[in-house]
Amino acid sequence: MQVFLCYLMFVLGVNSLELDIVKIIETNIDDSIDPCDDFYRHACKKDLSKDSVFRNLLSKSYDIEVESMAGKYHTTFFANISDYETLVNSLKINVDQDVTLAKYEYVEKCINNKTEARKMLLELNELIYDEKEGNCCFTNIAYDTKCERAATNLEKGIKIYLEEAYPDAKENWKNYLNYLGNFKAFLWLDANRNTFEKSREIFNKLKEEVSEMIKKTPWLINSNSMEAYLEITNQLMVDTKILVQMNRDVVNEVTEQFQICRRLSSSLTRKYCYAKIEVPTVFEKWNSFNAFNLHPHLNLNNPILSALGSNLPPAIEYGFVGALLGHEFGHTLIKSSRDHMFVPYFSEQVKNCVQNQFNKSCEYFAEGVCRTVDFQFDENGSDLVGVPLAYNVFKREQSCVLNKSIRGYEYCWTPAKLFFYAHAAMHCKRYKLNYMTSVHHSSNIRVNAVLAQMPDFAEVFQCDAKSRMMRSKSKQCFIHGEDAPETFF
Ligand SMILES: *[C@@H]1O[C@H](CO)[C@@H](O)[C@H](O)[C@H]1NC(C)=O
Ligand SMILES: *[C@@H]1O[C@H](CO)[C@@H](O)[C@H](O)[C@H]1NC(C)=O
Ligand SMILES: *[C@@H]1O[C@H](CO)[C@@H](O)[C@H](O)[C@H]1NC(C)=O
Ligand SMILES: *[C@@H]1O[C@H](CO)[C@@H](O)[C@H](O)[C@H]1NC(C)=O
Ligand SMILES: CC(=O)N[C@H]1CO[C@H](CO)[C@@H](O)[C@@H]1O
Ligand SMILES: [Zn+2]
Repeated sequence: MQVFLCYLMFVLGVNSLELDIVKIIETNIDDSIDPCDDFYRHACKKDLSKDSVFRNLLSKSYDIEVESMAGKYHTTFFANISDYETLVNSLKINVDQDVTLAKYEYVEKCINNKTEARKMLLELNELIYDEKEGNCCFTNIAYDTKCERAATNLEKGIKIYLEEAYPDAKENWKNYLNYLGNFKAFLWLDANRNTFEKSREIFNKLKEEVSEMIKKTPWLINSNSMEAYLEITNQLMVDTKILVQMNRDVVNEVTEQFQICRRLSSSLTRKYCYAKIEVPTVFEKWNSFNAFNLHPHLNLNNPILSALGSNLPPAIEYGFVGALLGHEFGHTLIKSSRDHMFVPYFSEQVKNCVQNQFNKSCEYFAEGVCRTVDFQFDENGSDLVGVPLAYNVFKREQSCVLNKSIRGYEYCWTPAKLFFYAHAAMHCKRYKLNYMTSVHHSSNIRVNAVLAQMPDFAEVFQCDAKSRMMRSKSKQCFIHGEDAPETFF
């Protein structure tokens, strides 16, 4: 597609991440494929050096920021994170083996250093009986001067207690590592509130747009569901509530306990002391590149938010973050077959229209097998709701500049074009056979099915009706809005 190329001499002063991202989008492009033939493979060449270079770049620059931020709290919270990691790896509880080792440990101490031996018994008292003074229980074993016999008694004694021990110790500490990771995320977010505010601005615009469409949607009005849809839309929010539950006190407390255990002299008591510490569980890693809908919360994890702090062109913000928010928005609006059903009624016609489009895109663009699964139509639907939604808002916001060329790059970009490339770039994957993930459709199908459905895409790229992208379009789906179909009740 040589028409697409234009060479410009001026390089605008743009911020470096912005420059990188547009350039990365450029390096992903395969010029031998026409955008109207297979947009996904045009925007994401098959032999990329990595799956989504775009995501990697964002994640990497986020990681660097987070680590430098954590550095400031180093001595307090994160100094010994590698100790925790070592701990997690070594924390395999195996009572039989552990008590046997403890037996040898006691024998050795008993023979070589009575003070050490007594210390071990005191620690065991504390671990098992919560007994600090040491006037009972295991310390009595120290009176037996025959070390082998004493150790055998000790072995039997502790085994009874340790058997009902701590099978999840390892999982527990893995959780704690996640917790610490999240704690860093919390610190980052605290220092980067502006990115969050920006996501909220975009979100509010999407929300307004959705509400307006809902009010005009015949199938919602006729099924008496409009009010319910407006209500659930209204409930949605982006907030930092979940993240803010991260708690310094918890981190302090666990760190303190950890230090106490670490000072124990016997490896057995150390190990079981660590295993006994209750550490908080977390359900999400906020440093990962992910977004999700936990109605009424829509969550964008930090690496995604961080893009909003980089002064990216609005086309990228909307094509990337806006479309992601739109997708998560879609999850509330589309009947989910999986968990909660928030919507009282969902149009069968809309559902069939969506699935037909994905089926047809499978036919046209399958790379290897285009696996079909029966469960969960909501992922497909959320894409078809979310991306056009983001584009509509973007189009309105940027109406004056949509077709203006952006200078300073190899390609002749307009904001309108950049939106679609940014969207594809987020989904870029190398060529693999059948790479459908658990719930989402394979990326090439996701992107091409949605773009085929968007009249704006055809217009911006001036796709001929005979082009493959256009032929792969089943009939136009109107999910919400005045054209959304009537159904029979
Ligand atoms: C025994 O161990 C203690 C430390 O627990 C140490 O202070 C003491 O010197 C050791 N005694 C001998 C004889 O090695
Ligand atoms: C999509 O294709 C699958 C399998 O090819 C088929 O079972 C399903 O009925 C199709 N869905 C629609 C809406 O046509
Ligand atoms: C999406 O559409 C395809 C093709 O119709 C279908 O097989 C699949 O079950 C749908 N849902 C998901 C999650 O892929
Ligand atoms: C931008 O270009 C498209 C066609 O590519 C056209 O339909 C649209 O009206 C143009 N918008 C503006 C604001 O010039
Ligand atoms: C804050 C904290 O717990 N720091 C400890 C990290 O580990 C070293 C030994 O490896 C201790 O000396 C620090 O007190
Ligand atoms: Zn989803």
